[in-house]
Amino acid sequence: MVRRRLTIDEYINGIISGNRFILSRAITLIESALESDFELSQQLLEKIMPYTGKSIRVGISGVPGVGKSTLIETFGDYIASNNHKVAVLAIDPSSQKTSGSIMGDKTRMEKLSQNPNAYIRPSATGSSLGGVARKTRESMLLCEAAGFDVILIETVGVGQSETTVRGMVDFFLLLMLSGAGDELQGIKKGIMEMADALVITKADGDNIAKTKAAKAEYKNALHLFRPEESGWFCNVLTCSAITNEGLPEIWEEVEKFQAKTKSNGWFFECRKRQNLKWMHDSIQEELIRKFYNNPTVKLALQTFEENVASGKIPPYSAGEKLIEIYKK
Ligand SMILES: Nc1nc2c(ncn2[C@@H]2O[C@H](COP(=O)(O)OP(=O)(O)OP(=O)(O)O)[C@@H](O)[C@H]2O)c(=O)[nH]1
Ligand SMILES: [Mg+2]
Repeated sequence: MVRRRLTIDEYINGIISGNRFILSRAITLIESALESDFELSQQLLEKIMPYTGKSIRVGISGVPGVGKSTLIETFGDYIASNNHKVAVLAIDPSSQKTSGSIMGDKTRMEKLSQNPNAYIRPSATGSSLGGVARKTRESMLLCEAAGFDVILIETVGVGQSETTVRGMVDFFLLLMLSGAGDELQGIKKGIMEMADALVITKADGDNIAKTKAAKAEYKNALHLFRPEESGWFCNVLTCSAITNEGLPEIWEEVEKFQAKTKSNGWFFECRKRQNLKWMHDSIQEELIRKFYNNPTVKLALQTFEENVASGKIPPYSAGEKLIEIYKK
């Protein structure tokens, strides 16, 4: 059965009244590749802007298997049970090919998905990380307009996706494993400099002693770093998503960060810079999308690719000529 297309007003009224069914329909609209859906989704976003921004946006990253999803389940449940409405989103680079591990998580986050104050949405799929990121950013705005005041975004700790998530959240939580010898890796990767808190996971059972040692090592390492523009100092915590040990302390850290950076103004400055970057990213993405969707370019592209591949014409001038075709 073909679902009736909702009107803009139905979307807006549904979202701002917290209707999850309509929120999910709106996120599906944003994720759609259809040109007509794209136009409607942009109109919708413009209209809901006055209802957005009133949340704390927390990015959660770390190497595969570090315990991101398990922590999000228990941490999300803890926050949602303390007078907050929590939305869980994800950026999963593998979603381009395999629709990602995070799909599986929704089924595993049984407890959190039962919590009436929680909403979980698997990662969007897309042909580029930038594309996935745009959809997640826009879904974040919809969740805020629907009244969710805490947004948790999971991303796997590899490659570009970490930096992408860092660029769209207020607080960046980096999960680390103890004794896995990645204390130095974290430093080398420069990822630790982006973190607002380091959390060593799986601090339970025989692992407790190792997590304590790793905590001391990370604290030492962090002293090497320059103070942040935000005036915030990255702390090192431990937690267990099995015993729930350390969860209230992580939330306290997020609340302290909010209080500090809202009073010194960094919170708003950071959002302003992120919005500007978001605008420039969107311009690039939109120009590329329009260029490759242009029918005349589509017609000419194959010939140019063959000529470049066979070395008949230099790649740069091929690109230039295609842009001329696009501009006509
Ligand atoms: N002992 C213990 N095991 C944990 C804890 N958190 C997660 N695990 C286990 O670690 C494994 C990986 O957990 P996930 O939450 O799927 O890890 P992830 O970081 O989301 O993994 P990807 O999404 O694949 O990148 C699972 O077998 C969990 O049961 C914890 O606090 N203590
Ligand atoms: Mg996961």
